[in-house]
Amino acid sequence: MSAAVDIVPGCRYWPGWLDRAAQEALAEELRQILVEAPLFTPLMPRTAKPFSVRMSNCGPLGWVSDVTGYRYQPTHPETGRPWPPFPPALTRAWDALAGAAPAPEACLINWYAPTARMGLHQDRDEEEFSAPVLSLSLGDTALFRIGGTARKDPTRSLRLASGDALLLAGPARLAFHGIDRIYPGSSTLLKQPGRINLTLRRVHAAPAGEIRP
Ligand code: MD3
Ligand code: FE
Repeated sequence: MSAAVDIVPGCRYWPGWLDRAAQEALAEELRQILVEAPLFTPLMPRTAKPFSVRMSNCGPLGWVSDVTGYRYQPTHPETGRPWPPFPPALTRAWDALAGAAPAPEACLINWYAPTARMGLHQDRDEEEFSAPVLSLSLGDTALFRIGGTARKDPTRSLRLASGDALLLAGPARLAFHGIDRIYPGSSTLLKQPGRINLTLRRVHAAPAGEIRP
């Protein structure tokens, strides 16, 4: 484990949190998860414009987006099957980095082909904003941007490389953020150019008694 760096208040960064062997093991588990729960192309609500990022999920709940809106649901939008369980490495990362937060309920898997982007947005589809979001990156490096809670607030950019962990808590939990570009060929981890980002999330408020010491 590497030392943490504070990027903006509530945004904590651990470069190289997963070593190469841990990255390879997690990438292999994700290949199996994506056989069970194939990547789908989310659509923007109302306009039906496709996202350039493709997605899947693991854990009890998954984030989906279609013409009717954004939501969390327990099943894959195309297969109708439950999402595969969290691989233990993700639960361990949450336990190590997310402090006393209650157990995660969803892990969104984002797949970035070399030209994929994610525009500045807030993550507001959860009912619980007091829990942090934990991000793990695998594969090619991405240029990540984070600002404040207003879209017009100034932003900072950070390169997220394979194995890096980022925790968004407190004031950073509702910060605007996005991915401006991928640097294809910057990592040899995956079998093709591109990037995987995993975000572990709490969706619902924890029932009384579930908040851990
Ligand atoms: C800041 N993902 O899935 S990870 C997303 O790299 C998302 O795929 C990006 O934005 C990616 O919603 C960025 C870092 C991240 C994740 C969640 C956040 C930053 C965040 C939630 C709130 C504030
Ligand atoms: Fe986000």
